[in-house]
Amino acid sequence: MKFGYSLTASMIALLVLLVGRNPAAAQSPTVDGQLDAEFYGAPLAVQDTPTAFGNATNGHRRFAVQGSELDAAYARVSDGYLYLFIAGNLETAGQGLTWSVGNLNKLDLFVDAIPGGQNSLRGDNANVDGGALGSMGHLDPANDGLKFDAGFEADFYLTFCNRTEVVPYFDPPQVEAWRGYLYYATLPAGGGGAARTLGIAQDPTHTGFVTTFTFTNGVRLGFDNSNVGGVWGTGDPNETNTSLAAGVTTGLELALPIDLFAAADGALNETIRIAAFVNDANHRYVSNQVLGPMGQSSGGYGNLGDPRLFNFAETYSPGDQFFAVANPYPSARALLEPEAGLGDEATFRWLGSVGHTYALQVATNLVGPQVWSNAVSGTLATGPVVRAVATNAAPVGFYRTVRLD
Ligand SMILES: [Ca+2]
Ligand SMILES: [Ca+2]
Ligand SMILES: [Ca+2]
Ligand SMILES: [Ca+2]
Repeated sequence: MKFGYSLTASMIALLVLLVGRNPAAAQSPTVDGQLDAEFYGAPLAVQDTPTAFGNATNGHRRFAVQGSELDAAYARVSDGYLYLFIAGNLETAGQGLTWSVGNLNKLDLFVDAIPGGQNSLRGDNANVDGGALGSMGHLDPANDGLKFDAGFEADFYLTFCNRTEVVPYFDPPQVEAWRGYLYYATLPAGGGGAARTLGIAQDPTHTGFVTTFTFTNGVRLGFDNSNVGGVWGTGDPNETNTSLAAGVTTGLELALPIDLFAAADGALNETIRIAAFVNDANHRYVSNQVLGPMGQSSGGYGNLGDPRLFNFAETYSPGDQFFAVANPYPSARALLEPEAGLGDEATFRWLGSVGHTYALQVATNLVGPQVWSNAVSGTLATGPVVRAVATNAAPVGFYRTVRLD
């Protein structure tokens, strides 16, 4: 009964928990591009509009020929990650050797996870993926920049695309090798922001396909581009039938450390909202594949066009063009429930930023001058959940974490 813990983000909110209960079992999906239905539960958004960016019918694990669609979105925050599953397929830009040249379509994701942010995209955001945000952002008084639904203020941006490269081989002498690109940027209310390449996915051979790609910052990616179901293409005799969208179980799956979506002080909203759509190679021509969906009626199916002119809050865009996922972590700096060990030993766990070093500190009294001493120092975060084992000799211990670098 000696262990307690405190929330470092706010010394007002102090909790004391007894060690000895069983912590919740770790829950995570296999990040492979195939839906873990039991883990994710019901979709948070389902497509209701046939794709005007082409309906892929070739069914290859990596290469989707001449079509992109977003059929459904699933997400869950667990074990320090935002797990995101976008069911559908994304057109692969081939080189014409094995696969048709095709268009380099891009999946754009905007995340509203902290207070503030950008309801319409500024024109001075970070340079990511060849000026993606500039292509969608404020240009002049007549071109305000992509505008989201009322209340949606984007704080972070992710974009993914896939293409091939011609590489030397034995027989034949050249092959087309698949590549997947994942980029990230912050969208502070005042502009500027920072951009990162989270990773470039490459299969080691052109015949075998990696289940899970592990990137920097603890990010993981799985991709199965083989969907041939879901929504139909516009102009198809079946175009009004979107009943298959909820049945698609393949697509893009991401494990994203929650710290990527936290404010500088670690704060996170209790609900994380995400807007997703397919864009063209230069992020200058948005398709009608949006989640939440556009609700386009039969005969009115069409792409959205120049994002700088588009407004998701207008009457031509009814409903919410975002989906929402509950976030159990009020702060990326908060301690999680400790795991009991032998005697007075326990494993303390907290959410951290991969690659940074932390100290676990303890105080025996929170009244009057607080004296914090290091229980464990120099713990490197190798994943979003950081662990340190400590033994407490005092009757009551209050714990906090401090990032050291
Ligand atoms: Ca999976
Ligand atoms: Ca926000
Ligand atoms: Ca389809
Ligand atoms: Ca709307």
